[in-house]
Amino acid sequence: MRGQPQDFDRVLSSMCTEPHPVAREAAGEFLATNPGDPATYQTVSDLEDEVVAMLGEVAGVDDPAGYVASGGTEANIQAVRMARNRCVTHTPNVVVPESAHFSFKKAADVLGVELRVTPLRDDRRANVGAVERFCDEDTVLVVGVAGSTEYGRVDPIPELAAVASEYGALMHVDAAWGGFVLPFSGHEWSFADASLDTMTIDPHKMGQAAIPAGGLLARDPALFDALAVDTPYLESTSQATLTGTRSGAGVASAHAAMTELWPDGYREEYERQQANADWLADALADAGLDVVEPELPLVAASIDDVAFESLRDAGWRLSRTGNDELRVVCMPHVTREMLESFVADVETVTAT
Ligand code: 0PR
Repeated sequence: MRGQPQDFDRVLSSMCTEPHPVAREAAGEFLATNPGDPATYQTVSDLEDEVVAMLGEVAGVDDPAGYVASGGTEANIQAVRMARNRCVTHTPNVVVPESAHFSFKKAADVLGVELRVTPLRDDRRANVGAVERFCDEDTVLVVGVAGSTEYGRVDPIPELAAVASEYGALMHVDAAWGGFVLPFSGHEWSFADASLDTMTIDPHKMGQAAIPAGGLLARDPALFDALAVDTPYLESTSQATLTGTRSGAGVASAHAAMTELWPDGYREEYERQQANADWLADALADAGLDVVEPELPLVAASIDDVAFESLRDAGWRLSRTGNDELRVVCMPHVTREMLESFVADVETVTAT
């Protein structure tokens, strides 16, 4: 008896969600395919090209280069690798805001680059002045976050891109989570608004695809040349991905989800979850919690340890920010009824 793999009824902490039914079905159909060997597995390889083109539409760039990675971590590592490999300095550094995902620490460690972590503004966004102060002639990449992991904040992307260009560095946007809501929220974050070089945008988060489906895009296909290694015994002659054998399930699933949902389905989901987040923020404030106003569908609020543990004991899957606030990510499986029941429990555990 294997048990139920996951019941999403009380999951408020995850940046992943139940795949859309068409995405789940496509994943099953393509389980035994490997886009890492495109000459053999041609159908899934063609689907991957279409996914990249669709991701380009979401991110506002025609005809991007890219591939479906295992997730945001791989995409971010690869973006750092591109920047490092094309530079001449022996002491490269990458400048990130403090809100950057911990995958950049992995990237710096694996790739031997210095990670320069810059302080944020009071509003939890990247501080452009600080980023500029941390840049120098060895800076190969500037990173901005569009939808931060802890607070869902969007950095001033065009301003960061201007700093990157001043130093001859590449500009990378991490929209791993935010990429599928930002087309509808009125933020400046995309290839359309700024001179960005690369982007992480994950179908397996807000894109409602099955895991594993991350996305790495580059405006200029030549950037992938910095990653290509020869593949002598495959029919294709080079490979720019980090992993070799890859899941065709993620690729087919991303294709199915995006075909079904882009753009109207994603817009409706964004509107529903933004309304949920705004409602939750008000309800938690009414319950006496100190709430961080949601900018995207992600709410943080301070809560004491005992109350937090009681909510976990009641079965709520919650996570915490570095400042110990509770963090609720309004993913597509989150309903208003769930949030009402959650708020009722918050009221119980915080009642004195
Ligand atoms: N960039 C950003 C902005 C992210 O939020 C994340 C993941 C990544 C990159 C890395 O993506 P992968 O995890 O796909 O490699 N943020 C979540 C986190 O680390 C991931 C997560 C997802 C955690 C689902 C829990 C969970 O149930 O918190």
